[in-house]
Amino acid sequence: MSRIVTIGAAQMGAIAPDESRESCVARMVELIRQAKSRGCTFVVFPELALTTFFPRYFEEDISRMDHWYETEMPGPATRPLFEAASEAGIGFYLGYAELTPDGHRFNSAILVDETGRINGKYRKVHLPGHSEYEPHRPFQHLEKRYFEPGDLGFGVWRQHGGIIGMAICNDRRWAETYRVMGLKGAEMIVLGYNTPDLNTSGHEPNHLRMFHNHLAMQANAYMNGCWVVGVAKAGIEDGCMLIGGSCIIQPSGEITAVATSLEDELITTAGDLDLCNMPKATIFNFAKHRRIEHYGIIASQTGAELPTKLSEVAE
Ligand code: ING
Repeated sequence: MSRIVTIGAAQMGAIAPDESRESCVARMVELIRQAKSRGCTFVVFPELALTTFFPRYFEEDISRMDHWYETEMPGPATRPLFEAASEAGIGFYLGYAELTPDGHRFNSAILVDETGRINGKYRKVHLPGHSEYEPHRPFQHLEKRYFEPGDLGFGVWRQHGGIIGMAICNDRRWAETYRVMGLKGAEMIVLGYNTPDLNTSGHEPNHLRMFHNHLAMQANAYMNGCWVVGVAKAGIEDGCMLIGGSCIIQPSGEITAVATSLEDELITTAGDLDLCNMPKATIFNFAKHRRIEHYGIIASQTGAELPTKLSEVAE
């Protein structure tokens, strides 16, 4: 018995600040065409796949950033992507900046099925970076300025014969992201990312960017017995290098396909969702092995609280 989903991770190269949505959509339609020719049934695009990574720019008046957001999905510029994908019988994940009718701003993603219907929506929960201009940084990372934390939680949806969950970029560094969806039966967690190769928050050797990128996704794929697909927007955008390394990871934690360029690049794996069954039934059988009576502070305490006595024992 196997439930094969032929997965396409559609990495995109840089999107210039003056590149149109139509141009981005044309690039994604080409990736859909390649995915069709390679038998894919599901394609994952990056975070903020319709524009350059605009949180690198500071603007005092946030309303002057409105043009970076989508107010309808699909809209005139994105409808050709929905049409190309549904004609190809391909479902997809798309990351974009969302401006709601009542003025809320989110770093969002949608799950679209093979008929072009929007099946699910996610809004990025873990926003990295900062909200005010910080002159010491060579470039800004103002996600906390331009987005609100997601208000939809971590959902999962039935699609392609399995249970699929979504995340976005920094979410992939937090174990809670995967475990919440794992507790909802996620068999595949898909996410896009825009990750500068320079950490402007503190010095770290450059090779650690890619190491941490893969480590976080591989470890959590393993610990939750699920597939994880991480898709980069890569390359030099307005002088800022974004890492590539898009990858498809099986429930063992092993990478089955990895991108080797910093351009538009499709990588694929014929993924068997039934590979989730053994880990979920044995080593990571949550119902059988977890001890939630000891986990309470994970959800009730935000930051670390250091021991006051010489040693801290269980209460
Ligand atoms: N980008 C980066 C990411 O989490 C970052 C921000 C990089 C935070 C490295 C911490 C360390 O991959 C986004 N868009 O979240």
